[in-house]
Amino acid sequence: MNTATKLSGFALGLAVVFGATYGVGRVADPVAPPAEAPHEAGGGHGEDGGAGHGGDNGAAGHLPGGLLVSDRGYTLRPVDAPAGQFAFQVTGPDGRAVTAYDVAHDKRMHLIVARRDLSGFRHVHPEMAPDGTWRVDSPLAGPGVWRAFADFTPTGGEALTLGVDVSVPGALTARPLPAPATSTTVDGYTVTLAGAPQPGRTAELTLTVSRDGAPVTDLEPYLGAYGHLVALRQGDLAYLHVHPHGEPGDGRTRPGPEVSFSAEMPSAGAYRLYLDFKHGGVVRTAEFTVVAGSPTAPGVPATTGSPAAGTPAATSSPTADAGHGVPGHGHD
Ligand SMILES: [Cu+2]
Repeated sequence: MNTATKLSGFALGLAVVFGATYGVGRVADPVAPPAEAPHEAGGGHGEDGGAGHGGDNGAAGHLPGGLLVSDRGYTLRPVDAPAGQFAFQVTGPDGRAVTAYDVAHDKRMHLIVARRDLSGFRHVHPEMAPDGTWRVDSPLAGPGVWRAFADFTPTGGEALTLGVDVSVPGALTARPLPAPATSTTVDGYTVTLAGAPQPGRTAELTLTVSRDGAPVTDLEPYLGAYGHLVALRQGDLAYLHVHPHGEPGDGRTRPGPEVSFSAEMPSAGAYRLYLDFKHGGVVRTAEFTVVAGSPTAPGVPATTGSPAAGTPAATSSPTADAGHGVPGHGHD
């Protein structure tokens, strides 16, 4: 299945296919049982990144992960919560809140949020009450329309990523997507990106972490890996979460400075990449804008079709290249 699972050198071999297996028709009938043979859940926390479906991205009837609020009978439902908290349930095919989840990458529930303008990325891990309500200190850092992704595997089911919009009232100044760049900094760490993501086929992305000019060779495991990569597509926030095949302690996977991913984007266009890595006991997120399908991406804007792919001059913020995430923003 994966053409990208081969490990080489000290790179982590990561493979992912961006969704690809959601039945479009099911969204109209969210509580109906699957009418087709089960598919692997794209974009979810499936083992080995949920990869394994090469070639059917973009085919009619298939969607990347995170676009549906309800899929295969499971529905993501935010519920009332006190100020400062975010709470939700996932209801199952029987209409009741799901309470049995499999652990995937150390957690039963991964909650990822980002504003619709792709700023404010957070990846947190809520706690579940016995009634199936998940609660967490709100990761929604300020006004705007947020997309919340619940990435989970119901026991007995398949890995799923459901997404829902959540509005936080208040004045919002939407931020332009930072221009494509091959290097970014976070909390004194420099992360560089090599490789050009491609629509419809696998491409290798290698992220290299350094600090004060020195390669970081002692990355720490975070959720069972030396790096986690989330990609969100500009325009609809289609969701991709990449996980490693190699694991810390497997005798072949080195703790940096390079972490390599194999990713296949579902379409041409702009994406925001978020690399979570842990060092010195702190999880940090390095963010990049990339343009899939750009002739010389990354670093050169696409010529058509993507407002995000504007030239640096078109993105008015002088600080845009630094990313608009909060440095050192938290992870649980
Ligand atoms: Cu997580």
